[in-house]
Formats: sequence, C-alpha cells, structure tokens
Amino acid sequence: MLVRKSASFDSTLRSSDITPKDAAEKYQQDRRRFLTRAAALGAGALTATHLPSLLNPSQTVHAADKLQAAPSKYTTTENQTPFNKATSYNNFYEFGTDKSDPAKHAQTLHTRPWTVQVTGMVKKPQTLDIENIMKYRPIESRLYRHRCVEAWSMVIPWDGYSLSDFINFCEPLPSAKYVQFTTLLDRKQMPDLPGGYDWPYTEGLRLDEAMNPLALLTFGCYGETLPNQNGAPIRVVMPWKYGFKNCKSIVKFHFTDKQPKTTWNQINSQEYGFYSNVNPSVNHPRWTQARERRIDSSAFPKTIPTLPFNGYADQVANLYNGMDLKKFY
Ligand SMILES: Nc1nc2c(c(=O)[nH]1)N[C@H]1C(S)=C(S)[C@@H](COP(=O)(O)O)O[C@H]1N2
Ligand SMILES: [Mo]
Repeated sequence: MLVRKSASFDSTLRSSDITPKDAAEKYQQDRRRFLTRAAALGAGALTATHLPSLLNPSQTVHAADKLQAAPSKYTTTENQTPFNKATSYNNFYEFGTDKSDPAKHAQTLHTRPWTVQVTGMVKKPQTLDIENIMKYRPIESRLYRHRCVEAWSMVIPWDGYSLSDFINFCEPLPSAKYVQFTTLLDRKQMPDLPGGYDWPYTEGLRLDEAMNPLALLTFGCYGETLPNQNGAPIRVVMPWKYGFKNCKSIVKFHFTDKQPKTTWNQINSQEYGFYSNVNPSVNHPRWTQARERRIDSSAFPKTIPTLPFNGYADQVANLYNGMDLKKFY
C-alpha cells in the first residue's frame, strides 16, 4: 500500500536522502553545462528566474534513472520511434510552444520533492508522495502508438502501471463520474510560460475511460524515468485519444460528478472536444485527420492512414456504445 503522508512535506528530509547518485551526477553535469552557457551569454543575460532553479543544490533536476520495468502484453510490431526524437519533438506549452522548446527549457522543472493531491469525491482526500505512488504497483513497459491531434504520430515504450490501480487506491465515491488531472503551475520553474492560456493545464476523462486497462499512469519511457519534457515525474497516457489528453507533470487528481473543464476544449471547443478519441472520419476544422505522419527512424517520415481509436477499437469502442462520435468528438 501507499504510505499516506500528510500534506506538509517532511522538512527534515535532506537532499542527499532524496537524491540518487545519478541525480547528483546529472545535476553536476547540468550545472556545468549551465555555467558554460551562462559564461557564453554573459552573466548579465541571465534572468533571476533561471538562477535559483539550477544553482540551488537543495533542489534536484531530473535524473535519467533506470526504471525496473517488466515487459507486458501491450506491444506492437510497428517500429519504435527513436528515443532522441520522442524526447526532442514535444508539446509541453508551459515550456514554450515550439516542438524543440520543452527539451531545451523544461530542465528548470524540479521533479523532487513532488507531491500529488487527491481531491473531490473520494473516501479520503489526501496528499501523496511521488516515491510512494511509484512503488505502489510493479512498473511495466507498454509499447503504444501516440497520435497527436496535429496529425503526427510516434510509437513509444512507456513505463508505468494501470491508471485503474491508482484510481482504486483513491477510492472514488459512487457519485464520482469523472476524473480531472492538473499539471503543475509555477512561473518560477516555467519562465517561458506563454500568455493567452488559462493555466494550469487541465485534462479530464470519464471514470470508465480512466478505468480501461489501456489507460496508463506513466513514470517513465524507454526504461528510464520520464525526461522533464515528457511530463516528469508523473503523467497519463491514453493511447486511443489525441495526445493532448495525456496530461503531463500532474499535481492533482480531482474526482467529480461534472464533466471537468479541459485546457484545449476551453480554448476552442469547436476544434478540440472533451472526448478527443482518435477518429479518421472527423476532421479537424483546419486539416484532415484521415492520415498521420509517423515519426520513426527515417529521415523522411511517411504518412499512413489513421485508424479509429488509434487502432485500439477492439479494446475501447464499447465505452462509446450508442454515442454519436461525430457529435461527441
Ligand atoms: N501540461 C501539459 N501536458 C501536455 C501538453 C502540454 O502542452 N502541457 N501537450 C499535450 C500534447 S498536445 C501532446 S501531443 C503530448 C505530447 O507528449 P510527448 O511530448 O511526451 O510526446 O502531451 C500532452 N500533454
Ligand atoms: Mo498533441
């Protein structure tokens, strides 16, 4: 079982207690790289917001720790997207809106200490420590297709355990019908936070969707803890939905009886629905969803047909029986 911790983080915990050796090493590397870059820029060019995050030794940056992930039945024969592409071509708007921004800028995100709140319609609202969440169930590797609403796709080996295990642990009340995820919002750690969005980033699912065995609570990819740009230290992966449903760097799971607000749906509900199941027969108003550009090891990615529910129809289509998927897009 997860150890239930109180909301206040134990302040007697020293960084050496929470910093694995690799993290310390990675920190030193990042620090050296940062200092070299700082020297090149001239220290005057540094903004105050960048400084404490990288120079304060009591904080750790992300460490590419190995995860003990067991193989699973969730796999595909398609070619895996290379690690360097999956970790350098990202959407994580909090760190900038260009695909290359998150890999460059998300290094200012502190992933330890990290706590996650469980709120709303649950037996007992509580705050959990990431280490305990990670240890709650064995981690398995699942090779999933990842389809962005922008019509590109990848094949990524994610490491985590079934979201349903975590939701069962949270003990939602029978009245709870949805779960909402919230990403961290911290302007100090997110100096590139773009304006014009209603931060923090939120996403949501119907509870039965979240309980589907394919839904993955994710802590790593490619056998390592998540790189910051991929949503460290905890995100969700919903392989039959457009990528934006995969909320990154989660700090809150909120259980509710009302369909929760979600970032993209709020910004433009004509273009981004609540369900956002991958559907080649419902086009985005500005482009077709019938095909996708598969980002793999080739220098010139091919476009391939997009499949209903991203190829997972046999496992999820029954969640939407009787629903008009053109209306509930
Ligand atoms: N907090 C947050 N989560 C987010 C996003 C974001 O901008 N902010 N982008 C989404 C989109 S559009 C996609 S395609 C995936 C990308 O995940 P990846 O970078 O790990 O491939 O993250 C999703 N989760
Ligand atoms: Mo996306």
